[in-house]
Amino acid sequence: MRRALELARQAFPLSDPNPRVGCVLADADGRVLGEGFTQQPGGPHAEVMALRDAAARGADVRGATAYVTLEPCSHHGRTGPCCDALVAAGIARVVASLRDPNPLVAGQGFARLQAAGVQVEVGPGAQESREMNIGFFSRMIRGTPWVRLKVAASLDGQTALANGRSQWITGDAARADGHAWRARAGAILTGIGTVLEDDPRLDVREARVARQPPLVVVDSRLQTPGSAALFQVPDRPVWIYAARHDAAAEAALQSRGATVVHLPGDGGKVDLAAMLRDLAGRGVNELHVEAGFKLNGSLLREGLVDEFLVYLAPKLLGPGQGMVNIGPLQELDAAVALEFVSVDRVGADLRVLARIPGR
Ligand code: AOF
Ligand code: ZN
Repeated sequence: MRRALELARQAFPLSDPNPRVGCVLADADGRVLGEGFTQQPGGPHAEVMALRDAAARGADVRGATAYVTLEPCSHHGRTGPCCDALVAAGIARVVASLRDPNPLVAGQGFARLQAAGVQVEVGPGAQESREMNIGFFSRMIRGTPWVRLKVAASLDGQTALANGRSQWITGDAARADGHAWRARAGAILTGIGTVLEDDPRLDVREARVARQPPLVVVDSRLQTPGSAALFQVPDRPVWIYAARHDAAAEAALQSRGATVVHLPGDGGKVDLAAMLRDLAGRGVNELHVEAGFKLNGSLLREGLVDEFLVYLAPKLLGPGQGMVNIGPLQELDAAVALEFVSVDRVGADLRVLARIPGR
């Protein structure tokens, strides 16, 4: 299963929005007969890749065990059911990390395998597989992406000086690491404030990618300038969420290749919860947020943030701009409670992954 999890990691971000799944076929002595991982959407799943690999090696898989990091599918999607392919090949036993939360599968894959006389075990590798597919699980179960808010700050939690200067607080290694997190996301989100102040590209430059994640801009009043640097990234979809109609502004943005989506909420602002549902509908599993104090605060206060990816530089900036607008609070009890998932050194900086408890 460890090898299957390693294979699953190779499906990043190729398989997106399909889950990252790995499969190893092994005989009773644990000898590997075939290996595979999920290909691009519409392409073969991990199990089919492993069966093909075994065939290419001339290995006999009858009576073998399939180790797979997610329940083999039972449905006819863009590809045929993997459990039928495993049964047809004579696989005797399936060890799977997790049940597939996709309502089209959800236990039916296991049931079909058992009905065909295949022995089924579930559990090994569950935690790792779930972490790898945290966005897929979120989209399938909640109907919204997993929302990860990225921040670079000083040790005293400041993301900019009082005069607005913010480049660069963290070092090269943290920047490259941040790009690797952008690369695994189904989309990157920012706000109009950041677009107007920083004019960022918000693409993946420091990691190898087959495709640039779509960029989402929360721009209630359609103020994104046609000259913004974000339009200079070739073949990268830009989705602008607005609250008000403005035919001229919309036409200008569409001529730059952007898609404009209207989702009016309270106070002339974009309905952020509705936006997340819309993004799930577009196949976004993990949403990587790089926005400012205000939008970060709105997302958090509406309960839409799942975790924080914070890079902390070993420096103090004094009073400036905080990470997220939640205050001022009157009571310590009112603090937003988080759990640390991991703390790592990245170059000269720290990377802290912290999660809202229960997510
Ligand atoms: C598997 N093995 O490697 C993956 C699975 O449209 P399709 O046919 O590609 O089906 C996509 C669904 O298949 C996806 O939503 C998830 O439920 C399952 N993914 N299943 O047996 C795999 N990636
Ligand atoms: Zn499948």
